[in-house]
Amino acid sequence: MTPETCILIGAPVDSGKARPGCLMGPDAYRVAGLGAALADLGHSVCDLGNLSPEPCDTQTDLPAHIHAPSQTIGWTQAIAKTAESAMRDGLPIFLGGDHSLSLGSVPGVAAHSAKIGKPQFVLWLDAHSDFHTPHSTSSGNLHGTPLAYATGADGFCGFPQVCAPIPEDHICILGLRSVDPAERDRLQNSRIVTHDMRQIDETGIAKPLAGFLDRVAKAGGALHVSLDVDFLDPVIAPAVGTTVPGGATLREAHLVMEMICDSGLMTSLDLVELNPFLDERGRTAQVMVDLAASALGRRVFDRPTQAFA
Ligand code: 4U7
Ligand code: MN
Ligand code: MN
Ligand code: MN
Repeated sequence: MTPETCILIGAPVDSGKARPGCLMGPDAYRVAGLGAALADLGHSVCDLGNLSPEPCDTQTDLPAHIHAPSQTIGWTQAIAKTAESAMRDGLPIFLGGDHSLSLGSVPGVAAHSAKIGKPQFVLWLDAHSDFHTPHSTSSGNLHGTPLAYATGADGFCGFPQVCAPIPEDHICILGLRSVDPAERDRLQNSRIVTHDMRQIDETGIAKPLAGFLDRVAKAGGALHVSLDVDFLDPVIAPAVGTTVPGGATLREAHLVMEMICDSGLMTSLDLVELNPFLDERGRTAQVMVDLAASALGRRVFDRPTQAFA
């Protein structure tokens, strides 16, 4: 693949849910060798370090059960600004942090794409659809809301205005297997394309993905990929707070990344929801780093053999 300037952006967001630990994610990816893996593939790598949230103490009219709204609004502002500027310089890779990170990354990259006249598409690799609004969520956890926000849904009082909302039919979710009833209604009334695990079992994962990538290519689109650790089966990726059995296998996930690479369409990437406190000897962090490497050109025969320590 053509060498990219990969811009690593640490976003240790931990306010999108109650259980702490995702703040250690960016450093876990660095320790697992993300930068060196991308450099070995011929890319130039620029690590911006870890962002901080912008100060935010605005009182909002969000429902009272929403967890840590001010912190998440502060993170959203900081991440969106950095996302838009990093898109001018290369391919941003957002190191999370929980999935509320994407409240900033998706609108930020989309703002850039709108300015250069490219339609923005989003591939959401996740067990969940993250399509709640602050009014439909019963958990109050904002990591379950970024897709709704990115499409310009109402109800995100106090959050920055989304200036380039993603059209629903520019979003494809792969890997679904846990959708709450309120969210299911919203999803079924939307034009988001979803492929749940049942469908993936029947057709294989390549077919639905190829269809989506084809649409992005025909539209001349920019593609943001958001990889939630819980897309993967918990047997291969235990370090996540919201495990759901029956997820993607290691080969299904690598095939997705290899096809994304071959398409040449990816313009930005989120690596989210890793909770290193729940990991086993760093193996989930390593799987995520290996998947990012596949998306950026590593081939099966290039993979290092891992010796047991
Ligand atoms: B993740 C949930 F209720 N839907 O809203 C919610 F099942 O970023 C889970 O995909 C959200 O991990 C999961 O709290 C958010 C729940
Ligand atoms: Mn998610
Ligand atoms: Mn999830
Ligand atoms: Mn479908």
